[in-house]
Formats: sequence, structure tokens, C-alpha cells
Amino acid sequence: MDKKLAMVSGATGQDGSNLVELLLSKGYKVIGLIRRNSCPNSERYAMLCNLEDNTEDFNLEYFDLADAANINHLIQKYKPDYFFNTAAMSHVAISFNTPESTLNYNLLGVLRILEAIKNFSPTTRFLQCSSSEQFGITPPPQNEDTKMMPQSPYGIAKLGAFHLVRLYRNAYGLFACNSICFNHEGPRRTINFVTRKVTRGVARIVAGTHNKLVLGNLESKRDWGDSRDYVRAMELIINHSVPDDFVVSTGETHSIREFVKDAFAEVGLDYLNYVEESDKYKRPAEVPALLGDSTKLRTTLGWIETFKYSDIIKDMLNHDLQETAGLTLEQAKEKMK
Ligand code: GDR
Repeated sequence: MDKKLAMVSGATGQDGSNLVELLLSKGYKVIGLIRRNSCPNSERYAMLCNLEDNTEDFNLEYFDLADAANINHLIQKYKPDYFFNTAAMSHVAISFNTPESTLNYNLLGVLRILEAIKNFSPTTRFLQCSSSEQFGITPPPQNEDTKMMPQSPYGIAKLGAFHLVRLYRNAYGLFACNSICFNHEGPRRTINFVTRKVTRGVARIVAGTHNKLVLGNLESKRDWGDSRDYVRAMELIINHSVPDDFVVSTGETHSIREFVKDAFAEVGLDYLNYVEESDKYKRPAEVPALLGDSTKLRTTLGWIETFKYSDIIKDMLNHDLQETAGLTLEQAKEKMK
């Protein structure tokens, strides 16, 4: 049987790179879509280039959410069976500094992909990475029927894209679906998101190169899962018998303060001796509390997470300690006694 062809935009991202690996392991042919960057930034980029050189079923193409000609060309050329859109300007705080381009990428970019699929490859199945940021100030728990009141240009763009997906499904019969992902982390998390900033911060303190960690609002609450579990959910959602929208979450919530306290405690340190709060990292508007109800995903598609809150902290710490201090978590605990 011919292998199915999947396109993954945002392939250099945490989710994109995890998804590429998952799909290859499941026997898909994969095109990883990456944006041209003047300084090819990450280890994930190097990993993808290496994969391209050594894997028959994997190729890279340049892609830009702001470039309709590029998107039309790629969709016409490949007519993929699946298109996973993990590409976005993904930092909520930065969206307040760059609101216009955030809407261009995160909202109009999705419109460009949907239009290309509608016009050139209407049987392509499309999955949009929607976000718990769309719920904004609506109190938890949040599920697919919860009112969405976003609190940032990022959340507003994602909510608009969510509705575009719904509209193109209903109006044009496209197989277009949304994974409404709550926060998801892991060792590939970019360093300016709070969990990675904290685990890397702990590792630097253990290594002795830093003696403090400066953070913003510690009182907001998040439902944290692991990206590797969440890309599994995306693959299930796009292969469902009907196109639909699903919340992806663990159903457990913790404050940022708890995460910080627990991460420092893992190596025997009291966070109060190291953490400073600064307005610099506070946002003009905040999403106070997220707690996802993913009952629909669990009962319809049988998804279950493998990483819980404490596993995520340990896994990220272990990675950062090895990278920064050359120590495992166990060795770091010993060192700090
Ligand atoms: P979020 O993730 O905005 O929820 O969006 P982030 O980790 O950036 O913030 C979570 C919470 O931590 C608070 N915070 C800080 N955040 C950052 N980045 N840096 C800090 O120093 C800091 N101090 C406190 C924030 O105010 C916030 O309350 C993530 C992104 O991955 C989105 O793309 C995705 O859609 C959602 O998760 C689901």
C-alpha cells in the first residue's frame, strides 16, 4: 500500500519536530515545512537536516505563513493526504509587541492554507493547532463548548483561525479539525516559555553559573501536558471518521509558583532564595486559570497521557541538568545536599 503523505508546518518547533518523528515511526511519508531564518537557530533544525539526509521518507521545504504564493505552490505540487499546521508565532507575551504580524501569521496564515486546500487539494485532511489561550478569562474547567474570551493578540488570532477551520468544514466540506491544546512542554520547549525557563534556571544554579531566576506573574494557573503526548492526539484527531474539534489536556492544574517551587525542590533547593519577580515579564492582560476537560478526546478516540505534572518536571530537569551541568537529576540532588 502507498504510504500516506503528511505535511507538517512549523517542523522546527517543539510540536512540529515531535510530530515529524511520530509520523515517520508510524509509516507516513513526511514533508517538514520550515521558515527561512537568517540564523538557523536550533538543535531541532540540525536534527531535521540530519533526518532529511538519512531518511528516504522525509524531506524539507521552505514555507511561510505570510506567503500565499508559496503555500499555493506547495499544496498544488504535493496534494498531501494530511496537513498539520503547527506553525505560528507562538509566544503569547510577544504577541502584545507584534500584534499585527501575529494576526497575519496566526489568523491569515491559516486562511491561506485553507484557501489553498479548498482550491487545489480539497481531499487533504487539515489539522489546526488551536490553543487554550482562546478561553482567556472564562473560568475553568474548559471544554469544547466553553465560551472563548481571549486575552491577547495571540489568543484572538488563534480564536479567529479556529472559526475559519469550522467555517471551511461546514461551508466547503473540507476535512478540517482543531486540536485545542492546553500548555504542553518537554525538553524541546523553547527557552522563553515559563517551564523551560524554570528548569534551565535550576540547572544553571546547580552548575554554579547563575544565582537567580527572574520571572513574571507566579499566580496564574496552567494545565501542563507533554508535547509528545499531544502530537499523538493530533494524529488521532486527523484520522477520526469525521472532522471535529477536541480539547487536549491533562485535567490537572498548578500555579506557576507551584511549578517553580516543585522544580527547585527536586534538587533540594528553596525557590524563595533564588527567584525574583519582575514586571518585565508580566503581560498587559493575563489568562488567570486554565484546566482542560478532555473527556471527549478520551472517550471518542481513546487518548490518554503518559506524562503527568511531576513526570514533566523531572524529565525537563533531567535534560537541562545534563546539558548545562553534566549531571543527572539524581547526581544534582547529591551535589546540592
Ligand atoms: P502560555 O505559556 O502563555 O500559557 O502559552 P508561557 O509558558 O509563556 O506562560 C505561562 C504562564 O507563566 C507566566 N509567567 C511567565 N511566562 C514566561 N514566558 N516567562 C516568564 O518569565 C514568566 N513568568 C511568569 C505567564 O504570565 C503565563 O501566565 C503557551 C504557548 O505555548 C502558546 O503558544 C500555547 O498556545 C499555550 O501555551 C497553550
